[in-house]
Amino acid sequence: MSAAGSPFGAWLDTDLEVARLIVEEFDRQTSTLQLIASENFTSPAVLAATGSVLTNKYSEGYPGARYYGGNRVIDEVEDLARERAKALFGAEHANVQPHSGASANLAAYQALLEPGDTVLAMRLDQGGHLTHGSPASITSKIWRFVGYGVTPASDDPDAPGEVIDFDQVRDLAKSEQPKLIVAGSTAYARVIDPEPFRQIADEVGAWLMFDAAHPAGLIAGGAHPSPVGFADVVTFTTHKTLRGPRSGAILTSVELAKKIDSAIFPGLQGGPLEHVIAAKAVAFAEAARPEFSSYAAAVVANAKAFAAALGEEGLRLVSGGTDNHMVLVDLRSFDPELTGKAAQEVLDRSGITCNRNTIPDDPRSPFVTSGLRLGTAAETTAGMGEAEMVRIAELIGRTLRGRDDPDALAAVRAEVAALCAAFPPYPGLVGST
Ligand code: DSN
Repeated sequence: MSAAGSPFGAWLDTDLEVARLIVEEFDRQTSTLQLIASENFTSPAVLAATGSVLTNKYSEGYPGARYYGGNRVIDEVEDLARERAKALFGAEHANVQPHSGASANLAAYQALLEPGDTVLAMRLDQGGHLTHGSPASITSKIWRFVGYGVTPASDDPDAPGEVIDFDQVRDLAKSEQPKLIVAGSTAYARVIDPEPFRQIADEVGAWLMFDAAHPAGLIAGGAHPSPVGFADVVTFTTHKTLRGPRSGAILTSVELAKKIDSAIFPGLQGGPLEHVIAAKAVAFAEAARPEFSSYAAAVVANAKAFAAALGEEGLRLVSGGTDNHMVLVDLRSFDPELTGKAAQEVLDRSGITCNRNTIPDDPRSPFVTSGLRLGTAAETTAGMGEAEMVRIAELIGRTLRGRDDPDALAAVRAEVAALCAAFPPYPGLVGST
């Protein structure tokens, strides 16, 4: 193995153990299909900023008000990231310090609520996120969460159901009088319209938070409606459809800016990760370019083609299809005995990386599940289009049907490798080969 031509620079020869693992992971990411809906391939510029000397600097506080000296340059970096985030989403205020989506959500709760206050959010088993009040999350220990879900599935192809049940949201809002309503999800394949959430929040005098972790890039690219202007606080991660570094951010009004900022620092975090903030600035600028709108549209078109082709393979999709970058597959339609865990593991053997996921009213545990979640954001970045999505659906069907046949799996694995080789996410960068 050599540092020459590697994406990681000359240091590779100084720590062969770590270098070997990074190159191995580069090989894995580029020779297998990345279909985890919350992942993407960042640009080389984002990688470079993340690996920069900015990681050396302590900068607790905010631009112009730091607790350490030597922050002249860092202040410019963070200001640039904040201004770019505001411009990209049309927001009055941006906080770019959250280390993750979970930190961003916790900060929003801390800014808007007192311990014990009631929050109305999507249940984890219906598509919500852990930080939307799952019993396993600290959020449910500090605040009182009430969960809404999706409408029942239906056999009517024109109205397949499993979409957010706004009647339930309104009824629960009226009966429970939450101080905050949370819109947003982690496993939901449809557009989340912020407007009805705003109306319901206004009817009961609640704050509205929109967790845009998954659709942030689709919103930035104009493929999905923006919650800015509807929600009091918008939280998001920067590494999913937005294609930035692994991190989080918050958008809000000038009125709530101080509360949100104080909730992040000193409320929840210490020193910000300014190398990641620089990488976020890079990603915000990339997402403001016209080609990013084309990318967002392609992600959705690819997901729709993928959904239709998975249907042809005999796989039922939760809600009957998709409007965004992901599909949720109900494996019970294919084989009642096939669990999400078993399907994920056999797809891994074929080089198809995805994650098992609960589906609405799943009879199995979150560790086993009856569903799979698959996303198109990463392979669209690599340049794949609708024809490749149809091909991948066919490879998934072959894998699931041939799950007990090592030869069938080996054949799919070879085809996956050839497909990945034709769509390198980092052209010009080589791993171990
Ligand atoms: N774990 C993320 C996802 O996969 O959607 C959410 O935090």
